[in-house]
Amino acid sequence: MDFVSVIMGSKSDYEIMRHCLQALESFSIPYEVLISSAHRSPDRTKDYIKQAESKGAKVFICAAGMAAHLAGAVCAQTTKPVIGVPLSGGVLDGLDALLSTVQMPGGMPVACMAVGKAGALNAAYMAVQILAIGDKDLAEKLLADRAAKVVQIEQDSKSIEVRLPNRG
Ligand code: RP5
Repeated sequence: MDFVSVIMGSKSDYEIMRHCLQALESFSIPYEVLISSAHRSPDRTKDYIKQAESKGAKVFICAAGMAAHLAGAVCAQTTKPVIGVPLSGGVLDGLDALLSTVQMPGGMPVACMAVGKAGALNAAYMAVQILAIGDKDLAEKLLADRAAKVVQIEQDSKSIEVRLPNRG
């Protein structure tokens, strides 16, 4: 079965990454989620990638903070798309994780999202968009989601909107 694999470097990352999992659930995307660290459990991380690929993982989402090498370490083990979510937490407030995740050497791509909650959410959306390339129903769900956002913006605006009359 095709699924998305979500890996985070520490239990402390879960509070943010649950937003990613909720978004995957909203699109009915099967996922695996686990904690494995590039630094603290490198062998577990490497072994898991091979297992996940053989079970049908199509996209990897990797979230980590501080010297965030998880996405890069996973990229080293697979040619499936790897989406990185840099997280804040250290004294550099996520800038450390952002640079560690985004600055991959040529030929070894990690699709780096924003730091924190928006990045966690966008990682799920990016994974869905990748899977939707070959899945018409999923592509329709994405379009419906965009349409719902337009309606939401209009509703939010109405509650505070002030507009002056048109001239003439
Ligand atoms: C990273 O270090 C983890 O992804 C986490 O964001 C950060 C801090 O980890 P803990 O010390 O909270 O376990 O590897």
